[in-house]
Amino acid sequence: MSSLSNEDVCVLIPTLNEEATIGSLIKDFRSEGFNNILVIDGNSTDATRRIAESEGARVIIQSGRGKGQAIQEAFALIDSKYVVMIDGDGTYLASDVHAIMKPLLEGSADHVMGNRFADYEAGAFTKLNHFGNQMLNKLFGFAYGEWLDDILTGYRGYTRKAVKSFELREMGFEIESEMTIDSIKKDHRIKVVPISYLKRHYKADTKLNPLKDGARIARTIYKMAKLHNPMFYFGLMGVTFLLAGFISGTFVVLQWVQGVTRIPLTILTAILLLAGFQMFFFGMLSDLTVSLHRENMRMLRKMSEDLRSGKDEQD
Ligand SMILES: Nc1nc2c(ncn2[C@@H]2O[C@H](COP(=O)(O)OP(=O)(O)OP(=O)(O)O)[C@@H](O)[C@H]2O)c(=O)[nH]1
Ligand SMILES: [Mg+2]
Repeated sequence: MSSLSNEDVCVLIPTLNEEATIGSLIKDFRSEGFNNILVIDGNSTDATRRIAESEGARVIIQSGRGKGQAIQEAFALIDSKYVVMIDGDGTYLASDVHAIMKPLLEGSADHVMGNRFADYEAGAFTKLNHFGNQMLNKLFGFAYGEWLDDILTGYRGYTRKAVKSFELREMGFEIESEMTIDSIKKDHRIKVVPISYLKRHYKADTKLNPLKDGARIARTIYKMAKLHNPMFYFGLMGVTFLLAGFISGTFVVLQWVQGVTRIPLTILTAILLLAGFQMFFFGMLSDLTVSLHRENMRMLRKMSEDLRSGKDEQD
């Protein structure tokens, strides 16, 4: 760390009513040697902003709503070589920042994710949150072919290149999945490192609704797979249609054996089965288009990097 100046790393903390924990979090970062701390606040109604400022952080108020909007706004403002993003709720340790920074400093990663499942305090995850997180990690693995341990972690590190190349749209808690997906799309080198995860402060409430936000996150992962793994996207639809066709078909056959002919249901079964198979063909065709597009994008990225490094050499 000694070769890094404070300006090289910006510690970004999104906050919404985190007065119970924000002060000690900033203090801890400063004692780890990180003084460039940016708090982006979602109009907290408690003392969060005042405490953050008095501990020496730069505080800005986000112009919109939601954690995702806050992160996007902050990313547009930051121009440091590295960015570390961490929740302000005191569930992560400032001392783990070195584990997050290591792959970035070594030049072996563009996006580092802290894995909370490596070491978590009893009660840090509710049963529902633990189950939901694991399900979403699995859904993500099937959709994107990357079996990351903790896609929703709130403790991450990035190079400037990664931050500047992100194209993010999600306004709420879907932002973590979107950043991970965008990194996969852009061929960022992702590294997962173990971190500790603590229980929330007893005075601070979660801003996340496990069922509503969990469903939104699952929808984002599924929706975004259309442009990355269309075979998964259309395949899942295909399986649904085929399953429905199979159920209605079984009923039609059972009735027919008993001497009852169900003509409308037979037609419906045929439509469901045909639509189901059709989805797989859509999937295959889209997969081809997406693969070609990916190759083109890789080539364009490489060309622009070559051009940039050529320009740097001339300068
Ligand atoms: N700026 C800003 N920050 C937010 C907003 N919503 C949540 N945050 C912050 O984002 C961080 C993560 O929010 P949490 O409520 O802890 O969500 P979580 O960590 O995904 O969920 P839990 O597991 O329940 O803690 C915290 O520091 C919040 O204060 C928002 O609308 N704007
Ligand atoms: Mg939290």
